[in-house]
Amino acid sequence: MSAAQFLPHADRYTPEASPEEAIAAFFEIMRRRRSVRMFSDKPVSLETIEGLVRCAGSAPSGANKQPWRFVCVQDPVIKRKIRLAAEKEEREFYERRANAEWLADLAPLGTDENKDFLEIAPWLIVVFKLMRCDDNSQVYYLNESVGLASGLLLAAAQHAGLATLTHTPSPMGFLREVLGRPEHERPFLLIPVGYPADDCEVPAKAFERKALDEIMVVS
Ligand code: IYR
Repeated sequence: MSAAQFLPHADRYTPEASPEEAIAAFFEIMRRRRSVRMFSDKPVSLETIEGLVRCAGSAPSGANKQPWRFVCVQDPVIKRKIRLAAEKEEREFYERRANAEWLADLAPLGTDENKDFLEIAPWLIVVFKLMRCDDNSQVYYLNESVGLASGLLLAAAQHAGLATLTHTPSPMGFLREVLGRPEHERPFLLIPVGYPADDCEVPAKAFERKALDEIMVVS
């Protein structure tokens, strides 16, 4: 006997518009997303952040284990600790860890070890992957699952008119310590969320997108 039980898929989302119109409208939103490093300190409500996490948590995951935790930080004291620890790792990265090709690839982005946005953005969402579930059960396709959830979070933020950055200080073990997270949680991504600063600029390279025929194959 199978343990599977099924329910009708009744509460379906059906847009008013045709699929062609619906996706064109969504693309108009998504194509304007940029990774932002110059944030405003304009507040974003907890309700908004909760909505982003709900969207992220709607992602598919291996065996529906939902192996993620989203630690949402607004406390300036904690944000400062994160900034200082991240900048320490980044200094090491830019001065020693990165090889020449990596540094050359980053040059057009104009990034460096200064991460002031970690204190300026009103929220930092630290995405943790769960190496095992809270009940100690196994997880599957962990990176795929948490990556999908993080992507949905970015899309949801863009839909809400909010800017994000996928920041990956490396190594980022310090996030578990600063945030007092348990051993089975591993930092996956650090996502500052907020509004772009009035004078926000983004690297020209961020406007470059591969053409459809470079990324898509129809067969
Ligand atoms: N983590 C560093 C370096 C960095 C690496 C990649 I790959 C980027 O796309 C951007 C930055 C930093 O955040 O500066």
